[in-house]
Amino acid sequence: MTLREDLTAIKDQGLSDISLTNDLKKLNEIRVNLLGKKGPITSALRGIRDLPVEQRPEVGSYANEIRDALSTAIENKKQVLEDAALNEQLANEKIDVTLPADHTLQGQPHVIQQIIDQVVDLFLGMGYQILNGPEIEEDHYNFEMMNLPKDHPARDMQDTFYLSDDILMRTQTSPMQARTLETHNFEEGPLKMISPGVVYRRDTDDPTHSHQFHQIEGLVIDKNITMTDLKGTLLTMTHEIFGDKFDIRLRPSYFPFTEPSVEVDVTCFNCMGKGCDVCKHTGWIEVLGAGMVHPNVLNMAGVDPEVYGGFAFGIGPDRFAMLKYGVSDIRDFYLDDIRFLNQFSKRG
Ligand code: FA5
Ligand code: MG
Repeated sequence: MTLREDLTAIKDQGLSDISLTNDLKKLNEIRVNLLGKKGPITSALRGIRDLPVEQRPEVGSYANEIRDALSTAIENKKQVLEDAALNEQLANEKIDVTLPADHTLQGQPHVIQQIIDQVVDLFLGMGYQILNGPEIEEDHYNFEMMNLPKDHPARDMQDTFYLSDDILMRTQTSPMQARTLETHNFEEGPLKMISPGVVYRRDTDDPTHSHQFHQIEGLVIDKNITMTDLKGTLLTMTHEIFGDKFDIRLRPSYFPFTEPSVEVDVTCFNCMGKGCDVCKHTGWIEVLGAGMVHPNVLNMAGVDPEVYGGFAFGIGPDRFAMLKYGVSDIRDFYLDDIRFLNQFSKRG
């Protein structure tokens, strides 16, 4: 047999072995046996040096051709076997979608945030803009522009955290009244805004007072706005948050930035107006302050009180949450006890 015939025989045997095997390990053995240093191709190549010089190139290139053909066949077969192994694995690892799932703990808005979102959604639907104001505020906006000049005695009720003589942690969201009155262009239409946020006071913490709490400011300024509009707006909100069975009552009160001023009471959730310990036997619970915007406030912000006027209110959503869910201590909202907060999960 010539060397060329030897090589052809090696190729035929090799290709047949490759096509017959169905096992990756065996395929690797075939590769090592055929193409390795001790394999028949290597030794055939070594035999070339015994051939006459003129035959060497032709047989040499034939040997290379066969080696390439065999290694291509091995690579192809390897791919086929690997694909088959993967498919089998995938078929065996089929996921049972009927198994109960692992629940991961999912967060939710804080109960006070839920109340704020509800109020904001309602007023958005009534065409109000929603505005955010700075929690670190100037004395100028927090007090002076709200008709509370320095040394005004009503400042004491909101005595607060000062960062410097002129900068403080805001005590109310009312400074947003002055800020929006200054910038609103009345030629483009009435001013209707809601501004929720956190406020700070040097209040001693007790069951109904926290040194840090939330307010939602509301302001409507246009021509011919009356106190009836204020009452209708607050009644709509009360029905939305508490339900249609709840009524409101306006009581005369005092704020330097409104005239007339009112405190607004909502039907007691506990006795529905009959009178009980919770409402101190009045049938009502105070939830917010409101009134008709004082002409001085309009004047200072550059709005003519002879032409424009309207109402403002300041809601305490912490107190709303207490009323709505019968929580007797405001401090529970701020302790971050997950067992307490989970009771207000919207997902049930
Ligand atoms: C004000 O802060 C006025 N700026 C409200 C206002 C706005 C009146 C616009 C007129 C026009 P007052 O201090 O009463 O008012 O606070 C308003 C509401 O915030 C209260 O009804 C109560 O719900 C809540 N609130 C007040 N102090 C605290 C406190 N320490 N902790 C929790 N909630 C409080
Ligand atoms: Mg009050």
